[in-house]
Amino acid sequence: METTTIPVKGMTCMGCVSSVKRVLGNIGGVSQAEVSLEKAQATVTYDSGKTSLQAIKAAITDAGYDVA
Ligand SMILES: [Cu+2]
Repeated sequence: METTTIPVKGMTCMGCVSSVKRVLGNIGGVSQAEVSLEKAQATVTYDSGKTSLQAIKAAITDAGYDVA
């Protein structure tokens, strides 16, 4: 398992936080996802054998947010 923190731009309310959390939770291999509106970041714990940082970032982008 790996844990990484990804800066997420474009979240403006708790609805955005919920959306990002849901998207992250739907990725196979992601075991835990914490999203902070205040810090504008997502902390994701994932199995690097099942998914990748690139795939996680792509999912966030697809949801309509920007990753740094
Ligand atoms: Cu929002």
